[in-house]
Amino acid sequence: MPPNYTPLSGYEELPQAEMLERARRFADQMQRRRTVRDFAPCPVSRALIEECLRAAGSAPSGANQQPWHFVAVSDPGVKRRIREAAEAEEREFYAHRAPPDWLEALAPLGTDASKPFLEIAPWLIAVFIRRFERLPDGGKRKHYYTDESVGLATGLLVAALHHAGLVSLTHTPSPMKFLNEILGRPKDLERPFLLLVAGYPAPDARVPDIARKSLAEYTTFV
Ligand code: IYR
Repeated sequence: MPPNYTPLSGYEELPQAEMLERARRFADQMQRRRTVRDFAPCPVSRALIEECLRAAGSAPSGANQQPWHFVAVSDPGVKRRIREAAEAEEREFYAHRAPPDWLEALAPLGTDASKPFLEIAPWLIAVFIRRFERLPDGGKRKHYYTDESVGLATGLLVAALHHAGLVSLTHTPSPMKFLNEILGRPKDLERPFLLLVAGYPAPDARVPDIARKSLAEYTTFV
C-alpha cells in the first residue's frame, strides 16, 4: 500500500520563554508524583479514567500497531478475584521465589504479600501487551516493538492519572497469567504487562522515605 500523507495540523509553536516555563512547570508537577499504596475507598468516575486512557492511547508505537489493551476494573467481585490471585502469587514470591538480593532491594519499600489496595482502590487497570493481531482468516499477524510501545503508553497513563489529580501504583505480581483468565483476554494474543491501581490516597497515606536521582546522575550531554 502506498503511504498516504496529510499536513501536520496539530502542532503549536510556542515562544521560547513560554516553552521553558511550561517544561519547568511540567517537570515540577511530575516530581510531585509518588507511587502510593494506601488508597481511599472513594469512587472515581469512569469518565475520568476514560480521558486518562485516551491520553495513553496517544503513545507512539512500532509500525503504529498500537499493541496495547487496557482492562479497567471497578467491579468489586472482579477486584476480589484479582486480589486473591495476586496475593497467592505474592505469598510464593516473598516466601520462596524471590532471591535474597531481590528481597534486599525491596526492603526500603516495606512491601509484603498483602495487597488490600487491590480491593480498596476504585480502579484497577490491567495493561496487556497485544503481541499479535487476529486476522480475518483466523491466522495471526505479529506486532513489533510491543514492550517499548506498551511501556510508552503506560508511562503516559501514569502521567495522565497524576495530572488528573489521582494517585497510582504500578503493581507487577509475577507471574500474571491469572489476569488473562479472570479478565477473559486471549492468551495466544496478549500477555499481561502490569496492573495499575488508581484512585485517591487514604487521608493518612504514607510513602517510603526514598529519593529520586538528580538530573546529573542519570543524564549525559555530549
Ligand atoms: N511484585 C511484588 C514485589 C515487588 C517487586 C518490585 I521490582 C517492586 O518495585 C515492588 C514489589 C509486590 O508487588 O509486592
